[in-house]
Amino acid sequence: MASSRSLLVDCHTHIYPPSYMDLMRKRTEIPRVHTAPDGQEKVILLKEEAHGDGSNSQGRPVGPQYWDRAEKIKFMDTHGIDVSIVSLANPWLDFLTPDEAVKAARDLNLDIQQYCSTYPSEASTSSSQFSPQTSNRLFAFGSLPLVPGVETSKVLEAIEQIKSLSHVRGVVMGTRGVGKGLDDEAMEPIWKALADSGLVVFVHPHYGVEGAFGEQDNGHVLALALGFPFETTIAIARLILYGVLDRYPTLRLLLAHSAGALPALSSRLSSCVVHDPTVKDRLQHDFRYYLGQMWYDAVTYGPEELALTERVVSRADKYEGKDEHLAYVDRGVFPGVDRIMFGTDHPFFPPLDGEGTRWKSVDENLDAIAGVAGWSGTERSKVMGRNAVELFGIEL
Ligand code: 5CU
Repeated sequence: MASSRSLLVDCHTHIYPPSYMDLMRKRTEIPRVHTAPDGQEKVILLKEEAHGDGSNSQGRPVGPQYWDRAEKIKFMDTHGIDVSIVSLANPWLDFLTPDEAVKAARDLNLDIQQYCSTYPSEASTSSSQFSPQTSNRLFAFGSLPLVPGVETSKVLEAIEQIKSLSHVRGVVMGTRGVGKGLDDEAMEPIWKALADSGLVVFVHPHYGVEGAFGEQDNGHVLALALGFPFETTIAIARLILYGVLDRYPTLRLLLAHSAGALPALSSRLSSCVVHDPTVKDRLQHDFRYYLGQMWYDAVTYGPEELALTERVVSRADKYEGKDEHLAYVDRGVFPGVDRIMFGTDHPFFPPLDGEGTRWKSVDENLDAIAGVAGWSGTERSKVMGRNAVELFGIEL
């Protein structure tokens, strides 16, 4: 169906399927879901959410927006989102034993395939005014049993399962790999299988970074705004420094929150690499080259921050030996734009006052795309949806 409106694809949107909620409800330690005295179910994911008065009213409200497909579609319709690529939210399967994680991944992958492939059904009526540009509105990232002690063969089996599921186009993973990070030798066969599979690997934080200091209670602002993106920054810097992208150049990594501070620090990283005897001869390219080999969500909440990601990724061409790179901005060409994709982070960051139907967190990310200096309508429509259609092979 032709439309003058840009197609909008959300590549960063989460769910907790009912079977995952049951796993979390059984737990007494963080991460867990509990019922507060007022009857509201709450999820506690981070230790920062559990301090304070020590009462059992702590945590964030968790409700059908986390598992009910009708709620996801309602949110999509409200914000004009044509397609969502849903992923299990943190902390994935990290708290399970290897056997539990293998079973949970298998079941969750079937659940998420069903969630996507059976929409729209005859029962899915909507009173929405929104006319999506496609009826194929839901795709997914699958889950892998990435926990310490898991047999590699079980992870490879999960990758094979995911490849067989029509609506699952990638995998979501945290930054710990099978326990020791993304620069762990034990991850090598997994990176190889993922690179060979063509699946998109969505790398997302959960743990933050050690060494926080200071006295004041800031809710979980610092954990989410700084800890999360720095965790991604460090994990991906380590992955690059370990040569993963040299060995597996076809690996398709999509980085949450526009890779955190990695774009802003990539030249400093490059300089530190060439001045360090341990690392200076390790990589095949300048550190900055690798930023042009990955993909980024556009969850930055500001046009200047989004422009920074784009300019740094555009510049990566320079390290592929393309001398004309400096002329890009003058010529109004932004090659980095092809690697950036809209995301919402739903159902996280709902409006606190519950008022209004549109979410500020979503509108800020849409405004950021609309506000990047120099981008034409073509660039904006790539970031809003066209890049995702291409990367995930979405059939419209
Ligand atoms: O910012 C985010 O992506 C998130 C997320 O995914 N999970 C969470 O607990 N808070 C924020």
